Amino acid sequence: MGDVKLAVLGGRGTGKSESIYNKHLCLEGKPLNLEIYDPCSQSQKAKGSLTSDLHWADGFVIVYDISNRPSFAFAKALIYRIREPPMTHCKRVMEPAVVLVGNKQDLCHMREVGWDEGQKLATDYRCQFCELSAAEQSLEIEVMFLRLIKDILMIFKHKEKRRPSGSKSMAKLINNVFGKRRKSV
Ligand SMILES: Nc1nc2c(ncn2[C@@H]2O[C@H](COP(=O)(O)OP(=O)(O)OP(=O)(O)O)[C@@H](O)[C@H]2O)c(=O)[nH]1
Ligand SMILES: [Mg+2]
Repeated sequence: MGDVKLAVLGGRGTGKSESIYNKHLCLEGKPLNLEIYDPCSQSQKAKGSLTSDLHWADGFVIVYDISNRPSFAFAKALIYRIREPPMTHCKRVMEPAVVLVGNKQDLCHMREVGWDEGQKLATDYRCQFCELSAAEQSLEIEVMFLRLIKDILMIFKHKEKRRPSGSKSMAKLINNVFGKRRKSV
C-alpha cells in the first residue's frame, strides 16, 4: 500500500498537534505509512491558500474546539471549501474523505458548540464526525484515524477498479485503429 496523505486543518489552539503527532497506526497488522500535513500550525495560513492542500491530500481531519465557537465557524468554512471547490479546472473522480473532530470534550462545562451542530454539519457535507479529547483519549484518536483511512483505502480501490475498464476501452480503441488500417491495406 502506498502512503496515505492526510491534511489536518483547523483554527489555532484547537488541538491539531496534540491529536496527530507520534501516532503509529496499524491496519490488519501492517504499519500504515502516513504523511500528515498540518499547515495551519505551521503558519497563519489563510483559507485562500488551501487549494494546493486540496490536491495533495487523500483525506482531511478538520478539528475545532467545542469550547470555542469561532473555531467551529472556521471548521465550517474549511468544509465548504473542501466540498464545494470550483469544479471547472479540477474534476475529481471521487470526493476526498473528511472527518470533522470536535476536540476538548473534557471541557464540556464550557461548551459553546453543541454535539448536534457538529453532527449536522458533518452529515450535511458527507463527513464522518466524532467528539473527543485529544489530550486524554489516545484510543479514540486511533479509532478516528483508522475510520478515515479505511474510507480513503476504499476510494483508492474504487479508483483502481476504474483503471481496467479505462485500459479495456484503450485496447478497444487501439484494436479499432489497427483493425481499420489492416483492412485498408
Ligand atoms: N482541555 C484540553 N486541552 C487540549 C486538548 N487537546 C489539546 N489541548 C490543549 O490545547 C492547546 C493547543 O493544542 P495544540 O495541539 O498545540 O493546538 P494546535 O491546533 O496544534 O494549535 P496551533 O499549532 O497553534 O495551530 C494545548 O495547550 C493543548 O494541551 C483536549 O482534548 N482538552
Ligand atoms: Mg499545532
